[in-house]
Amino acid sequence: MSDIKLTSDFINKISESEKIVFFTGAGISAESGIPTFRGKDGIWNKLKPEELANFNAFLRNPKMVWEWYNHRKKIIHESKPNAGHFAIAEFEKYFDDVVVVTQNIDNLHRRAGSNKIYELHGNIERNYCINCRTSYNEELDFSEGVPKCKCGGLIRPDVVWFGEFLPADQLEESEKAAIRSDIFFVVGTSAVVYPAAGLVYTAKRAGSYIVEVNIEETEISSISDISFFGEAGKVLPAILE
Ligand code: BJW
Ligand code: ZN
Repeated sequence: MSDIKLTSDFINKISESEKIVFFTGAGISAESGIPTFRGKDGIWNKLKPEELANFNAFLRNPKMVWEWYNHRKKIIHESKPNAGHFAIAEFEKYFDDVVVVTQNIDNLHRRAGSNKIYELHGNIERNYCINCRTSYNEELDFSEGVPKCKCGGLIRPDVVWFGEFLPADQLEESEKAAIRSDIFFVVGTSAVVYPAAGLVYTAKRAGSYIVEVNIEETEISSISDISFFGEAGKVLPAILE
């Protein structure tokens, strides 16, 4: 059930806006069947993030970490973008400057047709050698255990784990987009992981209008100009109408 009362304030704001940012998290892909990390039904209610999403865990047990990523890759490959991803892509028909800043690694915004996407936490389709950083973007061969580079180094997924820096170019462009935005949508993220979550405050300080879309209250509800509590796949298409 989504409670979407479009206030006149919001309608005025959206009709006079040109630059829109969608900052998205795992919740936007939940309706595509991809589990979220935290919150209701989050996978980290059962698994400890620090045991999987960090580099030391990978060095200690690369096989276990790879099993987790291969499991998720399979779910992602079997999934499709949902009405929320498609609605975001459709905003490009009505606004000239639409930027998607995503924490997700699942490619669903691209598959839905969004054109300008910054990926803050990497992409599950890419891999690289921990030793020489050579990229391996083709299907990896696990028949002889964890795949290794020509140089002998372990190959890892090209995603950002705890304690690692975000890709500097993606973060910088995202910050610029946040600052110039008229409206900054925060969709399906618990907004607890930094520096990504800091973008919401950056946008707010720069005078952007913060619109939250989530099934429950989050860290940033209190600084949002308006919150729509409902599933992204219902709320976002309703806004477009
Ligand atoms: C729906 C819905 C529906 C459900 N419709 N909504 C203070 C300042 C700066 C940094 C730190 C700090 N304190 C600690 C740190 C370090 C750390 C951090 O932020 N920790 C916090 C948890 C406290 N940050 C880092 O380590 C980052 N790097 C860094 O800081 O570098 C500098 C540095 C370098 C060296 C030493 C020290 C510092 C890196 C963070 C990397 C995060 N990586 C992960 C894994 C990526 C790969 C993978 O996917 O496997 O990224 S963790 C995980 O969390 C993943 C996500 O992108 C990220 C955010 O989660 P997200 O997307 O918000 O999902 P959920 O599950 O949390 O929320 C889902 C939401 O959807 C919920 O609200 C639901 O209600 C909602 N929902 N269904 C709408 N249908
Ligand atoms: Zn190598």
